[in-house]
Amino acid sequence: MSSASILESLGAMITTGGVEVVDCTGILGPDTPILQLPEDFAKNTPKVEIHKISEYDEDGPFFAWNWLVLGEHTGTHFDAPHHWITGKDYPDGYTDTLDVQRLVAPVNVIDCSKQTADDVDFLLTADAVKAWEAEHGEIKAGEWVVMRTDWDKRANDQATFLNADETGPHSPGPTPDCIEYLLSKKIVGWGSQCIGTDAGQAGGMEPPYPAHNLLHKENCFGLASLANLDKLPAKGAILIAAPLKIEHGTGSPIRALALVPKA
Ligand code: 23J
Ligand code: MN
Repeated sequence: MSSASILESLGAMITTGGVEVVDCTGILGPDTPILQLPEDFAKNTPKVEIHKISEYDEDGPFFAWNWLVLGEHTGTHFDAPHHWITGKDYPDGYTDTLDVQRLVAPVNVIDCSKQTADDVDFLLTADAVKAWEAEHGEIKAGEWVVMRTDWDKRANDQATFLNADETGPHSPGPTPDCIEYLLSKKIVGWGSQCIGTDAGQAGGMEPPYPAHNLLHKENCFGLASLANLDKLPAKGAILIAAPLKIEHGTGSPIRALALVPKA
């Protein structure tokens, strides 16, 4: 089949509901959880602010609009390669220079929700990914891989979402060997439902923050705070994860959308 006829069929499938568009995005607002870096780093992203310019009033009699205070790495968001020192030299490693062809791709959804319900520090390993592939099929070049933990159910409360105690944040994520294995499969990027792409305790891994360190070293992308992964099949959906074209941006909030076949 030609790509023109496939797209025509897809268009018809979308407009008639045979393909469902699932919103994998959390709410962006003053209550959106914000990453709190350890105290050795002084600065953090401010909370989201939504300031009204007008709403059909003396400042704008027939229009409503707002201006925002918004971090690049806030809410459901994209990590560009330049975000991490290991990816600093890629000319196409910024939000305004990356190749948009890479942003739309099949998504592999690895369901870890049972494990993470019992263990908030659960780590996904390369061996577990290989076992997932034996059951669901191989992860292929150019595809997204996302870790389902149902962590989005905590996103209405920053304390529960970050889940920190005196030993630091506790949330699931990948091991270094997991990310190395996925990179050997030439994935485009890795996504998490937690505050960042790495586990809460990833600062103590070797290398520290392996998802950030290793993905961006290979010019790959990260996705964080993804929502509604429980509504996606293990394979068969297409994920669209497009950052704003921020000038030399290191990341951006996204509206993450998945095209999902109706059962
Ligand atoms: C800055 C420093 C460390 C981390 C992060 C940001 C993120 O998780 C992020 O949002 O990319 S770990
Ligand atoms: Mn980020």
